[in-house]
Amino acid sequence: TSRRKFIKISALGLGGVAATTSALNMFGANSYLDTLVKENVAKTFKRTPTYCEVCFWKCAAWTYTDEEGAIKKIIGNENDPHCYGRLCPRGTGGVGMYNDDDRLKTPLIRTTVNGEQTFREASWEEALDLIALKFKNIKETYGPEAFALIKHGAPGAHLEHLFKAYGSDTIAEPAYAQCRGPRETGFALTFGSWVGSPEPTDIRDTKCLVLIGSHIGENMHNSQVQEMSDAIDNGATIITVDPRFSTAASKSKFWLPIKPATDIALMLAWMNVLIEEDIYDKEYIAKYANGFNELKEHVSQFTPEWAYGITGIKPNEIRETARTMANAAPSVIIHPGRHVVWYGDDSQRARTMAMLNALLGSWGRRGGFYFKESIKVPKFPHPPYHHPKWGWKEIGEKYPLAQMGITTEVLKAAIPSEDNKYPVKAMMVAGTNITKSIPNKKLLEEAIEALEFMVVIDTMPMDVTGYADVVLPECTYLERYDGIRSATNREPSIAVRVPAVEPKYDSKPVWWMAKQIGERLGLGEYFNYNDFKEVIDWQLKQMGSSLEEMEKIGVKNFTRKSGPLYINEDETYVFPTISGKIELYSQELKDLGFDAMPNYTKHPEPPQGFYRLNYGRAPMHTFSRTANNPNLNDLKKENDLWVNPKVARILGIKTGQAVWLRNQDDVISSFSIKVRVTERVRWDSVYMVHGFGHKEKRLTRAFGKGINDTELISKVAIDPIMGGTGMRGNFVEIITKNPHKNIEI
Ligand code: MGD
Ligand code: SF4
Repeated sequence: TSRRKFIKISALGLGGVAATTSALNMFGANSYLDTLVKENVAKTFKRTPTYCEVCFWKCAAWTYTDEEGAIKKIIGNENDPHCYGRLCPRGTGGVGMYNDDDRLKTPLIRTTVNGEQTFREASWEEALDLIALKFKNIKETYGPEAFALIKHGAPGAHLEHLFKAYGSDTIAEPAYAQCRGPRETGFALTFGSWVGSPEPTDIRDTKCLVLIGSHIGENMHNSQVQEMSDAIDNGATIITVDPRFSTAASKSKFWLPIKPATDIALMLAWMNVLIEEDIYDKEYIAKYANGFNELKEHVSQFTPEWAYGITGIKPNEIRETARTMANAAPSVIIHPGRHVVWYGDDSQRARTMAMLNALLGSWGRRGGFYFKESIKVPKFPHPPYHHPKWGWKEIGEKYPLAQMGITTEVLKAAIPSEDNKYPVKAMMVAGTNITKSIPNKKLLEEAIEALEFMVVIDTMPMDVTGYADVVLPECTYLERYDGIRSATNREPSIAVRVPAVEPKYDSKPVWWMAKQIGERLGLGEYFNYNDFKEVIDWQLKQMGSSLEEMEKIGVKNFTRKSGPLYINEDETYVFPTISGKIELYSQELKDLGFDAMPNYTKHPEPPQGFYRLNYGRAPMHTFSRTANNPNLNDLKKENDLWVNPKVARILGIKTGQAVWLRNQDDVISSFSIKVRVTERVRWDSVYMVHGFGHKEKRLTRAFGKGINDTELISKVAIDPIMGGTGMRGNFVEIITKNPHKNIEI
């Protein structure tokens, strides 16, 4: 058998006791427990500040513990602009991460017993010594660059520090090439600035919010959802472009059920209408934009009639929605979206969105996009990093505008071949379940197989841990200090994470692991502290606060220093682009051999008997990390397959029936999924929530529940500009008989 065969370990523990969560509101602030806590806070509860790690909005919160030290409740911090004092259901359920009995409990080392591979429990000493030895061997044999880090979330920063001290910059995360990367490229090319997170969308003051495949509401980002609901109450018009009738579509004045993969055509036609009807922001464009004449000429051919044949959206609807936007301008937002890796022309689609915003004059305008600001957290002193000979940039050099490591390229670099100039030999994976976050399982398994060594750091025995040589158990965010949260927003703010309880089992924080490995490698000077709280306290003192103060307030807001929130109409704003203006025509793209202005290209359509695999989010889950969380699993245990009634009739399938899926490359889903027959999905697509179908038996609640969409994404359309992996071009057929009968999966 393969050395790196995925280890399936039989379920060890009993399932955790599910907390009562069914009474949770969408936002937890009004629940019974809240009231209980608020009434008793002074007497019995201790509160500790944290910021949430259940998704990456990083809402600041208070963790309440009782006299016995048990966590009772997590509540949003009232002074935090990410949450306005209210957590989303996942944040409230975050305590389930701590309470989950299936958690990783000790370090594990891969071993072979009677010819079978398994894990054995190990002490921290033994596991860390082994890891440090491998770090040394890799450095001596291949150079430090050959040790790659794939990371996501808070643990990433501590490990990035370790890797850079060691001499490797071979670092990537799925939040770039599998998520937001293309939109940052598209907006940076146009306005000179990344969108970033939280998005600087002025939703609370907007008059018109245009969502193009962005399903806010199901995609739960706290303050964004709260602002959208306020905007709706204030009479804002919502325009939703989605082949599926999403929750946002149900709140919209206009729902445009677009044919999948044709959004660029619709947006080109919108630009055509804005310019032909002379309803774009003329003053703003004259003052701030370059290349308007080229754009006018370019879009003159893209009439609503032309777009109708491609998108299925009627010309009068295209005109009416364009006029609605123009009426609301500049208080209008063409939302940049978040998970935007769809069809491989994603940077260009993001650019089309940016250009529409430009024509409407919404960038830097109230109710459009505000100028975000954050505060810089001073770096704790350490010696300079070593300069690696190569790293993520060289690995991704084929993609000229890549701004971060491309996970799939790092994986390719692990597969030996003659023309592989940058061979990756070992990998550390932390805070990301790459079996679900990175498509193309064949590539993933081939890469992992070729590695000499692999470490996984996680809180849970997720699927990815089954591929590791060493698994290290991190304690959850409620049990540790982490870096200071400083995010961009209307006003800068910082938040701290302080442990509310001691780490359970034999788990440890990543900052501690990084320091332990660093010291074993002779890099002690980079970790010149005993406890990470010393680093935080030092940084806070430089910023005029202290850990003592932050323990009392949790969040500190600062006044803006960079200037006004919106463009000052009496002055001429200089955009941070090469020309200082908005680039409607991109010379940079042209020089690189790409289209200077976006064009619509046709993408493959499902063959007979196949349906496009579409996927998205549910408000009570984040990616794959929450499927086993006792509280959140209680709210939604598995995903279901949305099927149009017409398709259900043809195939003779009913709601609740279990089916399997097979994709265009003959990949069959490991598990079955229950059908949900609904008019809300088009006849040419099926839809499911991402993050289910776990194959690891140690996840007692999530194992075998639903389908993992990622395993059916065997084909990706790579964005030639920045390397993002477009994942929406996979097609599946629906199978009603168990294809795995008598086959071990
Ligand atoms: P999760 O699936 O939530 O996110 O993908 P991932 O980064 O893999 O997995 C996070 C992992 O971190 C889990 O194993 C969890 O147990 C672990 N974890 C949680 N908290 C901690 C902690 O405190 N410390 C440590 N060490 N580990 C922790 C997200 C990525 O996936 C993104 S950002 C997007 S937008 C893409 N979405 C997406 C999709 O929608 N569909 C498909 N098919 N693929 C996708 N890939 C991308
Ligand atoms: Fe946590 Fe929800 Fe905020 Fe995300 S949006 S950080 S899950 S409370």
